[in-house]
Formats: sequence, C-alpha cells, structure tokens
Amino acid sequence: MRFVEVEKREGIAIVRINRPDKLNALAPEVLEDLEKAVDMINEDEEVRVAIITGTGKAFVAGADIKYIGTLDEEGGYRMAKFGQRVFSKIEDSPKVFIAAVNGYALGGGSELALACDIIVASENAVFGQPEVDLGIMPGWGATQRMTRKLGQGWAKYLILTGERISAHKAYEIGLVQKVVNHDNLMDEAINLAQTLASKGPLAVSLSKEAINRAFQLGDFGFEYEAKLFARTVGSEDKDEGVRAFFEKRKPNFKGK
Ligand code: DAK
Repeated sequence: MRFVEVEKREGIAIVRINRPDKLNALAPEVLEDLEKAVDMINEDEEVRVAIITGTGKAFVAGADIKYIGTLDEEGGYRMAKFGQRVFSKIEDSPKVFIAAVNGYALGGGSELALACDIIVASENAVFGQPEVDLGIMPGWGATQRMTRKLGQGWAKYLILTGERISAHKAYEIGLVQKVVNHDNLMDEAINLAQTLASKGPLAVSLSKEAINRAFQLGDFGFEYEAKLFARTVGSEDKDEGVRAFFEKRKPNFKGK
C-alpha cells in the first residue's frame, strides 16, 4: 500500500499513515489504503490489538482540503459515507484499536482518533475540529462520536468554535486517556497494546461491543450485557482464566 504501512509484532499491528509531506491528510487514496489495512487486521486471527499512528509531525491533519474543494453536494455525501464506513469498521471491530496521536489530529484526524477505542497522545499533539473555518461541518462521525464521548457541552464547544486544543486539555475533558512524553509515545502505546493483548480475547471484544451499544440500547443495554456476560462465562477462556488464578500462573487464552 502506498499511503499506509502495517507492521505486525506478536499479536499487535502497528498501522502508520504515511503521507508526511501533506501531514497525512486523508485524500481518498489514503482512506482506501486505511480501509484495506483495517480489513486485513479484522480478518487476521493473530492480531488482537492495533495501533494507528502517523508518520512525521502529524497524526492526520484532516481530510484533504484540496479534494474537499472539488466536491459538490452529491460528492460530499459519497465522501461522508465512505469515511464513515472505514471509521465504523474500526469502531465495530472485535479487536481493540489504540490511536497513538503523535501530532496534529484535526478534522478527519480527530474523527479517526475518536473511532479508536483508546487515545494515547504525545504531549505535542493538537486536537480540533476546524471544519467550520472551511465553511463545512464534520462528516466522518465527530458530531456523533464526540458527543457520545464528551457530552454535548464540549462537542458543541469544539465543533462550533473550531478551536485547537493541546493534548493536556484533551486529557482534561476526557477526549484522551493518556498523555505521554513525545519520545515515549510508541513504547507507551505498545505497552498498553501488550497489556490488552494479554487479557481474555472474547472478554475484551464482547466488553467493547457492550460499551459501544450503551447509548443505543437504553435499559435493554443491561439485558444485552447479561447475554454477552453469559457467553464469556460459558467460554473455554473462563475455564482457563479461573484455573490459571488458582495455579498462580499467567492464563493462556484462546479466544474461545
Ligand atoms: N489537506 C491537504 N493538505 C494539507 C492539509 C490538509 N488537511 N493539512 C496540511 N496540508 C499540506 C499543506 O498545504 C502543506 O502542503 P505544501 O504547501 O507543502 O504543498 C503541507 O501539508 C504542510 O503543511 P503546512 O505547511 O501548513 O504545515 P505547518 O506546520 O505550517 O502547519 C497545520 C500545520 C496543521 C497547522 C496546517 O497545515 C493546517 O492548519 N492544516 C489544515 C488543518 C485543517 O483545517 N484540516 C482540515 C480539517 S477539515 C467530508 C468529511 C470529512 C471532512 C470533510 C469533508 N465529507 C464527507 C465531504 C473533514 C474535514 C476536515 O478534516
């Protein structure tokens, strides 16, 4: 793939968006490569956790503004659905996705990070939804995912003002889960990925699924949790986890 590199390391996939001369802006070709990478990861049984990061000084500085300039209303709708499909494949994946935000995460870049399960940011990272400065609004999920994650107050503040915020501010409002020294970003993200990969695979992916549905299901969410919980209790992983606890050793989970 020309714009996205995937490296596999013992159950962990590292996805690097690689268009540094344009700050990794998501032109359609970049988004196509990202979709291929996500499809590969979702189909790869060995991969448990994926880390998405950017090459150079940006995570992703947004959708490609040059391309946006060429779009009419119909093209805009198609582009919105395309990006939403790719980002939903990340959100709905049975694997855990970590965004390791190394720099600018603006517009579509912030939306990509929001589609991931956990955001770890370098102290150099900058977040924002500056679409309003271009006379457009977010089209790849920010109005929905940011509102679900931060509540209406911060979602409205960030989306309506287009203000760019630091990693520390993003941590303070709950957008980011961890801020780390820039040079340690990938080590920290990999450590976190290894921790997640050591847990029961079925337990992790079903927990993610239940959390993802929390805002759609209302009170039925509790019933849904009970059903998924029962699947984990009936799993071989549970037998192994309980056995390993009493045998005072690390469990060897199979994801079944
Ligand atoms: N698109 C295209 N090129 C970009 C870009 C972008 N988003 N961001 C940067 N570049 C290019 C610059 O034009 C420059 O190219 P050359 O001049 O070297 O050819 C190169 O990357 C380096 O950028 P700078 O020279 O500007 O670098 P600086 O360090 O000085 O500044 C910056 C970094 C991040 C502050 C600045 O580049 C910047 O403000 N970039 C734009 C950020 C932005 O507004 N992003 C777009 C947000 S809006 C849609 C769905 C979703 C979206 C839109 C439509 N549909 C459904 C239709 C999403 C929209 C957005 O993401």
